[in-house]
This record gives sequence, C-alpha cells and structure tokens, in this order.
Amino acid sequence: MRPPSSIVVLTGAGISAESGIDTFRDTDGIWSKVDFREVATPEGFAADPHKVHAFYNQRRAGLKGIKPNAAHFALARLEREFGGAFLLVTQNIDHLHEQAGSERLIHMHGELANSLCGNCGDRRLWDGDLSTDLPCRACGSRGRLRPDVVWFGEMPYQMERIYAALAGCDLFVAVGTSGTVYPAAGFIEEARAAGARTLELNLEPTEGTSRFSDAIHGKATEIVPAWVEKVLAG
Ligand code: BJW
Repeated sequence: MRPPSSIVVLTGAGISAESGIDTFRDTDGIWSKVDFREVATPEGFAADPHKVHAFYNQRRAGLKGIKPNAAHFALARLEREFGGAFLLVTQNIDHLHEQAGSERLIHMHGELANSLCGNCGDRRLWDGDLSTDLPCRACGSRGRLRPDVVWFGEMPYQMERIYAALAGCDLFVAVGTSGTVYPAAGFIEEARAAGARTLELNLEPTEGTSRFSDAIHGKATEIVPAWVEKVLAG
C-alpha cells in the first residue's frame, strides 16, 4: 500500500482517558452523572448559569497536574517527522495535545482554559473560576462570560479549514471517539468521498467501525504509538 501524503487525525475523549480525564459516554462517563441539556447547551446556560459555571470550574480545576500520555506524544511526533500535510483536529477541550508538542491543531469544540464573552466575543486565557458577576476584560459587561466551549446546537470552530483538509487528505484517522456527535462524526464520510483510506483507533469497536476501511482496537497509549511508528517507517 502506498504511504500517505496527507493525514487528518481526529481525536476524542478516549485519547485523554489514560491521562485521567473522564470520557462522556463510557459507563462512568460525564453524561452518566449530569444531564447534557443542563450543562452543555445555550438553553441550559440561560436557565442556570451558576450550575454551568460550577460544572466547568470543577473540570478546569481537575485539569491541574494532568499530563499528556504516550498517545498525545506519538501524534506530536507524527506531526514533526511525517513529511506530508498533517492536521490534528481534536474534539477535546483540554490542552494535552499542545502540552505534548502538537502545533498544527484545531480545537473544534473550544478550549476549557479560555473564557468567551457573550457580549463582545472576546476570547482569552482564563486561569481561575468563571462566575456570573465577573466583568469582561475587553468590554466591561458583567454576567456575559462563559467557558469557550462548543455546546450542542452551536457551530464548532474552524469548520472550513477542517473540511478543506478532509477534501485533500488520503488518510483519515479517528482516535478515541465514539463517533456519535456531529459534525465530527461525519468527517469519515468527507474523507471517504475524497478517496482517503480511513482508520479507527479505539479501545473497542464503535457503532461506526464498519464505515472505516481499517480498525485497530486497544488502549490509545499502546495502539497510537505503534501505529505512528509504522507510518513513519513507511
Ligand atoms: C478509549 C479509551 C482508551 C475510552 N483508549 N479509546 C440528530 C442527527 C444528527 C445531528 C444532530 C441531531 N440532533 C442534534 C444534532 C447535532 C448535534 C449532535 O451531533 N447530536 C448528537 C448527539 C446526535 N451536534 C451539535 O449540536 C454540534 N453543532 C452542530 O451540529 O452545529 C451545526 C452544524 C451543521 C453542519 C456543519 C457544522 C455544524 C455541536 C456539538 C458540540 C459537542 N459538545 C461536547 C461538549 C463540549 C464541551 C465539554 O467538554 O463539556 O463535546 S458534547 C461531548 O461529545 C464533547 C465531545 O467533544 C463530544 C464527542 O465525544 P467523544 O470525544 O467521542 O467522547 P465519547 O465519550 O463519546 O467517546 C469516547 C471513546 O473513547 C469511546 O468510544 C471509548 O471506547 C473510547 N475510549 N477509553 C482508546 N484508553
């Protein structure tokens, strides 16, 4: 088989699981403990901003001391050493890919470390807790700050850039994602339409496994470094 010349990698919560971050839809996942309609929709935020801030403040605090794992480092190595085009698209709002050294990276569902002002759109690093009485540091309005994350019903970030990369790729790889949330769940069809080979790397088969041309199942910290090694060996 010819080596790839343009790779798009999509990652999901499963790649960060072995770093200690909860996934969403596994048995003990985040959505088994909290109703996503209450904390991950604009309507939920409007109804109870205190609850939503508390949910994300807790998750932001939970990221302290969390370290990237071998799968994050392997993807950063792939970006550095692979000679062709490369784009890493993550659905994750943690910063473990950056911490591992990834640079050609899109956070399509936003970044937990950032605040977003609902009044002026200002987006900036926000280290501590967010609350309803804080003023925006750009426009000064109070009560409009929210975490810079993409909720259900909102448009994910940088979709044009992602679709352009998918249209030009010859290998699409999905790592640690259940493939249940659109538009990310539809990336495989975009890549297939472009004639790309498609590979699922996941702990276990997902509902969409049969849509991929290949699949490798196991822990991300084991199967991602092994796959990267193989790609770089040609
Ligand atoms: C391991 C492992 C290990 C474990 N090693 N693997 C009906 C039909 C179609 C679409 C819709 C519909 N009704 C509504 C929609 C749209 C909606 C949607 O898709 N809903 C579905 C649930 C049906 N989507 C949206 O609203 C999106 N916006 C949108 O569509 O805008 C319009 C648009 C149109 C056209 C083009 C573009 C846009 C926005 C979605 C926003 C999602 N937001 C969240 C929360 C973000 C903030 C936060 O973190 O709180 O994003 S929801 C949550 O799910 C989070 C994740 O990024 C996302 C995906 O989850 P992920 O990463 O796949 O995690 P899991 O837990 O599901 O899976 C983990 C996997 O890892 C599992 O398979 C495990 O086996 C595996 N694993 N350990 C390897 N060690």
